[in-house]
Amino acid sequence: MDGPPCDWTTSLSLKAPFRRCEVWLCRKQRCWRRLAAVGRVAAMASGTGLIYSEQMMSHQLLWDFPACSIEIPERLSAPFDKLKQYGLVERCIQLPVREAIEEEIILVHSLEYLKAVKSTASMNVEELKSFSYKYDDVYFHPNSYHCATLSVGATLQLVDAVMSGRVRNGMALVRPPGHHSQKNDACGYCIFNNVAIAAKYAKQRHGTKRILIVDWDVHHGQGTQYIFEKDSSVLYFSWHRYEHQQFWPNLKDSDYDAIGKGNGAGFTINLPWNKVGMGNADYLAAFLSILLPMAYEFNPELILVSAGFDSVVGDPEGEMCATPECFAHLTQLLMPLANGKLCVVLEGGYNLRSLSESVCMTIRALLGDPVPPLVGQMAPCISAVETIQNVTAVHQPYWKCLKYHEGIIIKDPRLKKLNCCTEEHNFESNITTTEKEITMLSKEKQDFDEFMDSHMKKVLVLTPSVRTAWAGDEVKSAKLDKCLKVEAKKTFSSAGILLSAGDTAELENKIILPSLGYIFPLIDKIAKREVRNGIVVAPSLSSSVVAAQYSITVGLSRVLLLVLGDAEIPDDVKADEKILVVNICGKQKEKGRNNYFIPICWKEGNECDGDLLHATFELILPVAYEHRPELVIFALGDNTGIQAVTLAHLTHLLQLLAEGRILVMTQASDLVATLTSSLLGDPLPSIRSFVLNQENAFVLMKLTQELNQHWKLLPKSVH
Ligand code: Q9C
Ligand code: ZN
Repeated sequence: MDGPPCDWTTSLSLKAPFRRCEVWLCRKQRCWRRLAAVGRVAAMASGTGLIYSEQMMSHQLLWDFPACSIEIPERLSAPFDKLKQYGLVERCIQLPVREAIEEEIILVHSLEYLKAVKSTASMNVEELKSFSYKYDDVYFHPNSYHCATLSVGATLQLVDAVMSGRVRNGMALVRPPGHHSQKNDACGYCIFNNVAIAAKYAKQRHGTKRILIVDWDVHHGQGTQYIFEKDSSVLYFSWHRYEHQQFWPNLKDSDYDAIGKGNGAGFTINLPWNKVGMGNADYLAAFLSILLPMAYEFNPELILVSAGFDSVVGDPEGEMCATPECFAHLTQLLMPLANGKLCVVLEGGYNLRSLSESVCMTIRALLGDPVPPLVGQMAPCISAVETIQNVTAVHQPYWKCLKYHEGIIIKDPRLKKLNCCTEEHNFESNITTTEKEITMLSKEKQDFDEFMDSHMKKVLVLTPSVRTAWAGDEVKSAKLDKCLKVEAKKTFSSAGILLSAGDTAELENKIILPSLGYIFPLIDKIAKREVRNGIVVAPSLSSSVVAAQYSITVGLSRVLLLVLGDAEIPDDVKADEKILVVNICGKQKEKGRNNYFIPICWKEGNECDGDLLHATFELILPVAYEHRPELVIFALGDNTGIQAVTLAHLTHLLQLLAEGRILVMTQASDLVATLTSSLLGDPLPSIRSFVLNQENAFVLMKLTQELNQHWKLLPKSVH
């Protein structure tokens, strides 16, 4: 060990929340190994925390009150039982609940309100009734106060565990929910605002400077919005059923033009759904075109999710169409941010089956399991596109990432006539379970359960026992010790046929040929699901083209080939609809462009990291989701000019496709450690600067406009 030793013994005696800081101090002083040896501090936060206690089931409705009848105790036990059934509980680190103390509750609420809620513990039913009716759609029980303090306390336990590095991420199953609750008011089944208190607590206790709150509950978390509307350190995002203010809580404040006030202007993002029946494509489009670019630009240190699952198909309140696996995607899309520090906290969700399956999907994503492909047509409906465009327009003055977009606000009265957005889909689909069918099925409970049974059977994917494999010449990287080494094959007969289209001169002088001896066996293993993903150092970008062709011959139906660098793409590959090629290149290579060969030609010499992220959300992921590849090949040239950390983020995001089946081929061997880390699912360092080059942004904008006739998930404008 070199460097001066630090006083690590004292640091370990400190309370949990402070230990993290000591870790960094010690790391600087190079006492790393010594700390790891005591087994008290992990080099990298790992593991998923889970908080659950049946104590929170004792809050329940004691009289006939239809508006509140769906908020039942089983909302807590049903998802937990499902987690047990899938064997997910034992894969999590269970954390104990605790009661929040008064000082914590008054971080958000008035002392007066706290005392009033506390007084309900000794009320009789008549008193509870009249107390409840002072508020909008909320009920109290003698145990409600206790449950509400546990609900806050559980959330704070999760924040402590994540901020101290005890776990990387986690979920708190809590009741009562929180996001409608305000400084002086209970509202919409919510008593204390769990997530808002957690945000204030993280700022105070852990010094967290920027917090992102993602509210994917189907209702607007107006309570959270009001608490942070003047605060630029908390970015609040909520999508919600709105129907032009016809849906509860019927507030003007929930519309897209409520963007925050004073210093907080631009830090409240409201995405109102004006139709029911929004599905996977609508949710995904909202994340890709609005939330993720803004979140990357904001660069949070912690993410709190107000995780309501009333936005899932089958929910009586939401009447939306998104399927449970959509929530695995949303979760995995957030995981590269904030070093993976993601706290998911239950809010609504009233169809016990949908709620439970969605909670399991979210936990799987937190654990790093491969996410199932999304079902349904990957085309957002007109109403969703309209909303997304309006949100973009009002936020453009505040966010660089939205600068190069259509900035016109749409108010088309025709759009209000249609009742269900699914009727607006006119596209051919090869998927049998259409969103329309799902909506119909959700009407009858038994039919719905049958639908859900068969749907879950269809989407549950196998997790290969090996996560990452590598092949090829020895590369020095400790990261590869955690990966399986795949041995090279000496000869293979199919290569000659495959390569007919490739650059034969290059092949014959044996640049590519030897590398195929280890690339092909790796693809075989990924195709057979023996390993999830792989990495190789490849001598030439042309070998990635051959790899894509080879994948098709071994039975994969569709491949995404993403090439960073100037590669020679043969004409028959450009024309092949099974191989979607996206080539980010410096030289002008527009020739032969079509829907399945998309060159993005950037000006050389620019700082392109921001542009690459921008392109990922605007173009690469939208077209890739729609293509539904069964394998992603990500090929990196020698000198891409992109920082390793950005490439690691891209590698993470590409794992949302093809059930995580990705082959990374890099010419630069110094990238191996970083890329392997991302393939292994390690938490990623954050990207600090989000610089967009105007010329490159225009190239992208022009390209998406030309391609959005074919690729329906691409950003477009409604006129
Ligand atoms: N048809 C949460 O999801 N209105 N709260 C109910 C019943 C209140 C929802 C009307 C809905 C509150 C956390
Ligand atoms: Zn809700």
